[in-house]
Amino acid sequence: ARIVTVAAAQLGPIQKAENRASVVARMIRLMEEAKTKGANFIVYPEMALTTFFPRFYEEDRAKMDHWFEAAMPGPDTQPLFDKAKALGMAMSFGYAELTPDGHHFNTSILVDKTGAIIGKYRKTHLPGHVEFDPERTHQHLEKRYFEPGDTGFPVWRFLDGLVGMAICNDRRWPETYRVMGLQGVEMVVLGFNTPSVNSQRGAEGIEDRLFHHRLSCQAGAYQNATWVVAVAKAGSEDGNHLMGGTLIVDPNGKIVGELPHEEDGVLVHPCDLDETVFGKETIFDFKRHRRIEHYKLITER
Ligand code: CDT
Repeated sequence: ARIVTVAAAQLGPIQKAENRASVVARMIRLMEEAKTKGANFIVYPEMALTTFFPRFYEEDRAKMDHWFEAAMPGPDTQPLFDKAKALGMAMSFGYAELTPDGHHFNTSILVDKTGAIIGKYRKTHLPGHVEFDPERTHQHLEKRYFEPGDTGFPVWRFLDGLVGMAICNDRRWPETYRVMGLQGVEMVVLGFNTPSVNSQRGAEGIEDRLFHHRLSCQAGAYQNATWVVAVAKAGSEDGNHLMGGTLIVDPNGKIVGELPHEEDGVLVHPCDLDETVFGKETIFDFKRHRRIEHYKLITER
């Protein structure tokens, strides 16, 4: 067995006025709880350090730069790295990244148990819109503030296995998992901020959204024989509600645990990476069974 004891560390809401230092203190408390429960890898949500700011329209994009991290670790996040190193805890979390040459990405990192950043992923599928949309009940301006990621979907040798990352909307796309699946991924970790109502379809509420979330994560896990760890930022951020649904899916596509609340909390599960082997060697042995001569259209359109 190759056990990774993972902690899916859900964050409750982060209000607009809450600063990074306060959020990092919450993340450290979750890390301590995860350690107590035997975890060696903790996964936090998308944009874990701030409120989900793409809900705010700002004409001048530069005025949003204060939501971005120009350094990682930076002064506010250094304590998180120090704590991870002290506890020997590997981690992954998302943040808004501002590069030295001025690019803006929605980013996640993999940090090993010594505190070294060994992997970086930049969100590929950016949902929402560029301009203010008066037709919507709320704005979702990721396409305004971020560029599509330039990393593709790498996997890394990590914790005795192959680990990859995705971010929120990426989890709804089969290509996300398949590109990692083709590299033998054994655990996909991802964070999300999902409003509990559809801004363009009021009738689609939280139960439908949780259904689509589970459906996507379970299908991705099963069809690629991989663990999927999906972590929410949840609850009401200044009156804007984000659904919970932090969960862990096994390589059979079954949910092995799901948090039943919308607060800060950890869901810990010992994931045996060897459980991916059966699926990868049988029904989803890609080398034997895929018929790529019929898949061309997928990369042409
Ligand atoms: N953060 C993120 O990607 N959220 C989206 C909301 C989609 S509605 C514009 C998601 O897919 O959950």
